[in-house]
Amino acid sequence: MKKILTLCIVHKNSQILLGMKKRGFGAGRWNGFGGKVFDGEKIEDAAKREFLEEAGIEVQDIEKLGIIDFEFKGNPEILEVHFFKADSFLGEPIETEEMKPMWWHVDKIPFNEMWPDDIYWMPFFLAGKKFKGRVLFGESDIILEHELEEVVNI
Ligand code: 6U4
Repeated sequence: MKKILTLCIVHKNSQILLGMKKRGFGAGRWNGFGGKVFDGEKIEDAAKREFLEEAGIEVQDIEKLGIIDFEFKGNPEILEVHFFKADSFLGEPIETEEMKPMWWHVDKIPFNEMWPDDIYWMPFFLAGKKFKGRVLFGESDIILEHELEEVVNI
């Protein structure tokens, strides 16, 4: 069983916009913005909608850079997360019920307060390289297995 999720990060002037997730899945971690794709909704449209809902900004041209399947040991559900990059947006990021947005310099990304896989795919993301991968988590979100590769098309 697969569930499709989006994750979008603005990358602008050596900074990225992350949000401290205040509730739900991944709460307490700095994260990109995103969430579930509705039935019949285009994945890209879901990525834009979630950004507006969670940070109050409209991202325009977004580029899909990656897909990673996340699995949790003992759980048949696979989270297929589609990663997007935005380099411009309309409006000003605002804190919402779900996220507290903050800019981070690319040399000071708070990896120890993020999902533990982020340190693996972030270099691809920042370099604008396309990637595909799979991560298997064990208890306490420890990474048991991970594969990540650069791809030509995504
Ligand atoms: P709602 O219904 O909105 O409260 P919630 O449980 O908060 O749902 P949701 O929909 O916001 O979850 O989606 C989770 C977000 O976390 C998506 O943007 C994808 C992202 N995500 C999931 N696993 C991740 C991981 N291992 N590393 C990462 N982001 C991940 O960087």
